[in-house]
Amino acid sequence: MTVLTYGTFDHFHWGHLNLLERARALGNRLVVGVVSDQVCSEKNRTFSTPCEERLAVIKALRCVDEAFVQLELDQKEKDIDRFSARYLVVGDDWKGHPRFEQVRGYHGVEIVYLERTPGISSTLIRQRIKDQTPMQT
Ligand code: C2G
Repeated sequence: MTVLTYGTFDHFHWGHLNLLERARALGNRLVVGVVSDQVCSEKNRTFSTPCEERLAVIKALRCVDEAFVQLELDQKEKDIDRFSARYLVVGDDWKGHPRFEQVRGYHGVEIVYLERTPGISSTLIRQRIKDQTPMQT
């Protein structure tokens, strides 16, 4: 059974890994859409590392079977069909979000919100780097 998930995965961290490993455990194949730089900008999502680097990290993970670049703002139905996904997984910070609820039951897909790992985020990491980096004089 194929599990599909998406993410920006900027400054990859163990909260991301936690999510991906639990997602993988729901089935026997995990496919991950990595959000393109263009789509990040369209969604006003801050990111520091370019998509090709973020994609390379995801592809290298033992728990990931396949990864691709999410080129459109929203392509969930197309991807569910493309990969015959049984589960669409995302952290529960997205719980109830229309972009997920709208595909509930689409071609039999089950939406699974997994508990977000507390205390870590790409934003926090960016802030830590900023705080530790002396201002350029
Ligand atoms: N995540 C988590 N725990 C954290 C941080 C992130 O479980 N401490 C999860 C998020 O809920 C998401 C995944 O890890 O499911 C990737 O996180 P982000 O890269 O921040 O994903 P985001 O930019 O929210 O993109 O359409 C869905 C979006 O594309 C997800």
